[in-house]
Amino acid sequence: MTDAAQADLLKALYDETLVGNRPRVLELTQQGLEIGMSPDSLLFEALIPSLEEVGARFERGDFFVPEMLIAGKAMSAALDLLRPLLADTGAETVGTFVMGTVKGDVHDIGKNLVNIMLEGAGFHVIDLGVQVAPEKFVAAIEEHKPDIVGMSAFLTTTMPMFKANINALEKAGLRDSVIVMVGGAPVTQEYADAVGADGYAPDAATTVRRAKDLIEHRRAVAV
Ligand code: B1M
Repeated sequence: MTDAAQADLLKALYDETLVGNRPRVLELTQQGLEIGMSPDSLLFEALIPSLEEVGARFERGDFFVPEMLIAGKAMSAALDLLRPLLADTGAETVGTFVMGTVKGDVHDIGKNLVNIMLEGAGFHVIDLGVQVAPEKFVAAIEEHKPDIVGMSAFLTTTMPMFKANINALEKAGLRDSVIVMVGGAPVTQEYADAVGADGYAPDAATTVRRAKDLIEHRRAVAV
């Protein structure tokens, strides 16, 4: 297939995600894969930029929650299709990662993408879902004894839950036994430092690199 035809497909995928046309988004994603386009290009050159535009339109008041919701559902469906291709590397387990979106926050697309990339890099990921309360993080850490607990927040109003979760870990005597990583659209390195997290990453690929470095560092210190 020509470059022009691939560009047309990416443009169509971007446009159909923007209007939340789930069946068409699935069809185009499938079509892209069938003609040999990489999952990365479908993700980073169409699906993610389209959701960014959805957010920009929401901010301007051109889109409302329902539009955001259907675009999110279309993107999630495409992500389900891409998941096995992004995750299936056959890599050895490099560590265990408990992951959740904080209490009060229902956004999960970014978290799910991080999970897919972590699984692809060989992490065993335990996904606690969305709206995860501090007690649930504590219980999951007690049960699974992960190397890392990851917390996502996508709203400025839910970011303070990082601190609440870290306080709960301290209270349960678990803070020193687990690496805490935080992330999500409004989160910054400064904010992560301020709440006392061990690591922050702006996107899924960086999360994988950062997670591996943090585990390596902790294991080296423990020896
Ligand atoms: Co909402 N929403 N939303 N939303 N939504 C945002 C986040 C917003 C930025 C839109 C905007 O105004 N531009 C805005 C937040 C503003 C703010 O707080 N600063 C917003 C708002 C205001 C809201 C509501 C309050 C709207 C309302 O009801 N009035 C409401 C809140 C509901 C709640 O949670 N209590 C709401 C609801 C929703 C929907 C349910 C409709 C839907 C969510 C669907 C879903 O997730 N299943 C939705 C959507 C789709 C969006 C936007 C358009 C897209 C989010 C997304 O999936 N992006 C979003 C606008 C935007 O982000 N530009 C928006 C794609 C995703 C791949 O990127 O999420 O950045 P991202 O994930 C990245 C990184 O953050 C990072 O890696 C990911 C992959 O590369 N990362 C980590 C994530 N977790 C990490 C963890 C790590 C490390 C990195 O370590 C552990």
